[in-house]
Amino acid sequence: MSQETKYVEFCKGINGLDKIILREVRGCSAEVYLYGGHVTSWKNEHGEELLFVSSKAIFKPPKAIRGGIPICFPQFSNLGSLEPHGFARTRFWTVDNDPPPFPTNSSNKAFIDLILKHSEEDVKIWPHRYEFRLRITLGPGGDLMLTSRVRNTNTDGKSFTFTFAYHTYFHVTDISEVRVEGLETLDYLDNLKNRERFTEQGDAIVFESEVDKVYLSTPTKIAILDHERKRTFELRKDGLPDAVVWNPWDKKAKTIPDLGDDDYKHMLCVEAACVENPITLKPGEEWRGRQELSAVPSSYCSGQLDPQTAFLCDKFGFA
Ligand code: TA6
Repeated sequence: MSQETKYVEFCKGINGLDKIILREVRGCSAEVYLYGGHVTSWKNEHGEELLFVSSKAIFKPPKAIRGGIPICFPQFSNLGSLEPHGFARTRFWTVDNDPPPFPTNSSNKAFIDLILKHSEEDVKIWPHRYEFRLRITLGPGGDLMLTSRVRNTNTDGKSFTFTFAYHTYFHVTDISEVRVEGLETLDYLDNLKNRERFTEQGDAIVFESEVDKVYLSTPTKIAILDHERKRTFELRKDGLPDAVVWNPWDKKAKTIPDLGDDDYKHMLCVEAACVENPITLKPGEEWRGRQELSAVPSSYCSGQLDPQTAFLCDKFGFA
């Protein structure tokens, strides 16, 4: 990399769609499309891709891009009358050149501010005026942060209510060798059983069939351990109480046209979300929802989300 790291680069991506590349001095990078305000790539300093994007993803409206980090707003899944997961992921966002002040960490240079506002078209299907500001930041250490700020700009005094998710597709080596920690013993709504409510068993979550669950009121930190890769993804979230875990497995994968039949083996969605208790904003009010992702070598020992084990790890330096 030349002396001068190009922290933010504007360019054209697939099908000539506008894309922004964020880079950091150590070589990590991220890519964002204005179409959907959609992160489609996050690479570590070795240039290894950390997000999954389907081999059959369609980069063309009105289809949402299959993979990366789709933004589900103002509706998660089919929890309402709008298209599944709302319309934000299939709209063209613009670059926000004049964002309101942001508690930025000064060392961050690789970031971009995007904005989505109501259109006359969308007001017909969701009769509200809003400003959705999205800051995407690549930290010096390679962490990827997404911060959403949704403001109600209705002039008719009306409140609005929405659900939300960062529908993150993590790239994993072999789904059957992956564990998710931090959701043990929590209640969840099972989308495969009419959203019936159950309680998760005590151990880390492993995968051997289709999973589509909304975990309720989760801890702010969740770990995804890719055993094969000796890599642990850490998801930290704020303002997003729930977490969705999804893998379509083999049969469902075959029914999804823009997903390769075997793609399910290399993807896992763990989504910071607000589903159970929708967010209501009065005019002038603003909501903020943030997720931070990091990928660390798995010296980060399993069970570290369990304070007792973390203590032992620290105390006895378990590798
Ligand atoms: O987040 C999980 C989920 O709601 C699943 O039910 C599944 O439908 C998945 O999202 C993908 O949804 P999409 O609309 O992108 O095909």
